[in-house]
Amino acid sequence: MSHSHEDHERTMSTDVRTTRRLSSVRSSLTTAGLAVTAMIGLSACASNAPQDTWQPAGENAQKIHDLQWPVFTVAGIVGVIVLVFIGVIVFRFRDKGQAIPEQTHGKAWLEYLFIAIPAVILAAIAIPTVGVVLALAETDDTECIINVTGQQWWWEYDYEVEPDGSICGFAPSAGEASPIITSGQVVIPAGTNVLLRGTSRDVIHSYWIPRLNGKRDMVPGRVHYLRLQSDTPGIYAGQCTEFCGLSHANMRMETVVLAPADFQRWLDNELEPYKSPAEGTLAKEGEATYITQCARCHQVNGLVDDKGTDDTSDDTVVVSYPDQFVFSGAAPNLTNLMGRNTFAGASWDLLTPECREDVWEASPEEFGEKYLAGVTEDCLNDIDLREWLRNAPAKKPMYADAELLEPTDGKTRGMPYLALSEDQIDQLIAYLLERK
Ligand code: HEC
Ligand SMILES: [Cu+2]
Repeated sequence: MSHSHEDHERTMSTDVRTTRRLSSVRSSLTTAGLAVTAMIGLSACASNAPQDTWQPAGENAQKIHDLQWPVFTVAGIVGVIVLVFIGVIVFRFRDKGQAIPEQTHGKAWLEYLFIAIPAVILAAIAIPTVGVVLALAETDDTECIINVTGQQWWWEYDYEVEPDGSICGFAPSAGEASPIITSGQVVIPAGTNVLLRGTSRDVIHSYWIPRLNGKRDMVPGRVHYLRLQSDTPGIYAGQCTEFCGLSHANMRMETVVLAPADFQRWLDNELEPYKSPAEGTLAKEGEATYITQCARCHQVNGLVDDKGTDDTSDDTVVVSYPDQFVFSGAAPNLTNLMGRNTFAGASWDLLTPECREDVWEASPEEFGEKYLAGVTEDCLNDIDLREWLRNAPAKKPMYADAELLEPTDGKTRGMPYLALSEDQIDQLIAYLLERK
């Protein structure tokens, strides 16, 4: 009696197991189906996704795009064949309580075939892939070099003056050129083969503007090159793609493409001599606050500190020395802060949402004019900028452990908390609004 009961139990449990196995196969097939549907759905909304490799906006990205279509097509077909094949086998040979089939020792011709097919496919994909990799490593056709340096958690750009006195192939309309240093957004002329020459001041970062090219790691102690080119004026967004610490997600970058005439205007504006705010204004008070609170880390080109003397011949140009206060040894140059429209690793906008949309959505013909207008008082997103000045580490996490927020060796990672009063912040914002 007990024996037959056990038997019954065993058959029951086999049934249960088979049903479970089948239902788990079914549910994983459903999951795969849902994932594919979701991916197709997501790529369908890509028309308003600013970081979309499927919408190349320059020659380099186009090369990658021309490669990824055939590769995805082949991989997709292979994927569908494999999935269907697995489905058929799982269904046809499911456990129906049948006897275990006779064991055989493989079929040599089938195995050779299964080696040959992938080998041919991979070879067919490798030939154009290597071609594109080599084309993207080309540096001979460079028309403009811009240095880029990554650090926790922002990118600095540095335009050198070429031996012929030009910058990026453009001569200043008046006077002599001097190096331009900026951050967050790199401005490049349309239709020009730009070469970014990049490195890092601390950990490995990776530069990626999906609509303009693939990724390039920026590594301390090494120099890596990345081509950028676009014929279409506009802003192209990207983000650091190598995990680089706590605020990795807040390390973004944008490439701004300007028509050549607009690039010339941008360049001339960057080279304008420093204009001190008018006497008696809030901005003038801001300049003094800036000198005491900010100038040790941040550079404003041409800023002069009269040190309170009435003899103007005593004027001294203020030079920052961030290497003494910041781990990476650098802080963004604020000379023309309001000429760019993002800040702190391009993570926050200097423009209000409406004004930002106006620039981002502008047609390529209108874009340059709107971008070059910079950040006006009406368009300033002072909510985020104030929060930043009030307490930068609270806005952009810099240490997992709050106790470490206190500087060690007198150095902080990123911008420290400066205990500014609201009055000082008012003054500083008035001062910064004139920096464009
Ligand atoms: C101890 C050095 C230090 C001091 C002092 C300092 N900053 Fe900063 N600041 C930084 C660093 C480093 C960054 C970059 C942080 C980041 O983006 O993650 C930064 C970023 C900024 C940015 C964003 C700039 C950009 O292009 O992204 C602004 C604006 C700014 N600081 C304003 C100020 C003002 C105004 C003061 C004076 C009240 C000040 N900072 C004082 C180190 C400093
Ligand atoms: Cu990074």
